[in-house]
Amino acid sequence: MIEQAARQLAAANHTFCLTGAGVSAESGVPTFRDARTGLWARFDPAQLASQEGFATDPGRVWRWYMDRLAMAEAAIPNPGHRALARLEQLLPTFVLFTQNVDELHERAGSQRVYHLHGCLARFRCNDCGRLHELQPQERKAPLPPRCSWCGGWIRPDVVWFGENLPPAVLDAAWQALERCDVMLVVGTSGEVYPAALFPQVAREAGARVIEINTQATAITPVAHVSLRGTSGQLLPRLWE
Ligand code: BV8
Ligand code: ZN
Repeated sequence: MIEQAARQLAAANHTFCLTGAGVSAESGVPTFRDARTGLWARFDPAQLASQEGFATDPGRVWRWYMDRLAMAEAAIPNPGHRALARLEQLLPTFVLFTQNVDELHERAGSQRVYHLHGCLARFRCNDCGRLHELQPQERKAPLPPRCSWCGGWIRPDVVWFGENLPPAVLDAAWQALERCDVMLVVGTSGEVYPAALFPQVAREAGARVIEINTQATAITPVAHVSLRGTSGQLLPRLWE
């Protein structure tokens, strides 16, 4: 199976790679839905990754994100991240769309990375949208900083539930979906939209869909090949 996937990748004209929290799991960054350790096991996403949650308790949301930022910065790219950076070098039309808000793909050497759900290490005003450089003492504060322009709360530049994805990123995704002939889906449960629709859209446009995941997901029925295992083990074997 892995050999078949490697051959399909090598023969691809345009590869669309979609990653989720599973590719960062081996770096020690908790996934969202892994029942044992997932963030969702201890927190309610509607309460935290949303405007309503932020308005209700900005301090709780801020502390949650500051904890996640510290974990993401302490994490080290794993062999899966590095393999995707290598695949980008080997396959000139390989493009990576990640749902993750950490920077582990970039730190592993990936150059062409689109963040569908934004970036944890970037900050902006929740009201006027101006970007904000975070000061060390603000990371430790119990409440988010206030915008120096309009007084609004500062928040991470991530996409919350109910918020639109960055239009330029979404446009790039639809264009890449139209021309891809192979889609590689790694470490995502396929439960968050619109990213969860991408494999189906690619398959209907004639692409071969290859999934890598430790378990079956909502994407599995759409995949032509679904490889069971960790991204850190399987991705490096895709060009042996
Ligand atoms: C929007 C940033 C327009 C914040 C996140 C239909 C169409 C459009 C929208 C919707 C729709 N239906 C419902 C919606 C609304 C909503 C949605 O999808 N809700 C879900 C819960 C049903 N979508 C939105 O609101 C989106 N906005 O569409 O705007 C709009 C507006 C209003 C109303 C309608 C439409 C915005 C969604 C973005 C939310 N922001 N993150 C933050 O990080 O705090 S989502 C969050 O979940 C992360 O980005 C995360 O990446 C993402 C998805 O989770 P996964 O990455 O898949 O992670 P998960 O833990 O679930 O799974 C990990 C997988 O890895 C597992 O399968 C596991 O088996 C595997 N694994 C584990 N270890 C390994 C491994 N695999 C390999 N190796 C390993 N070692
Ligand atoms: Zn502002």
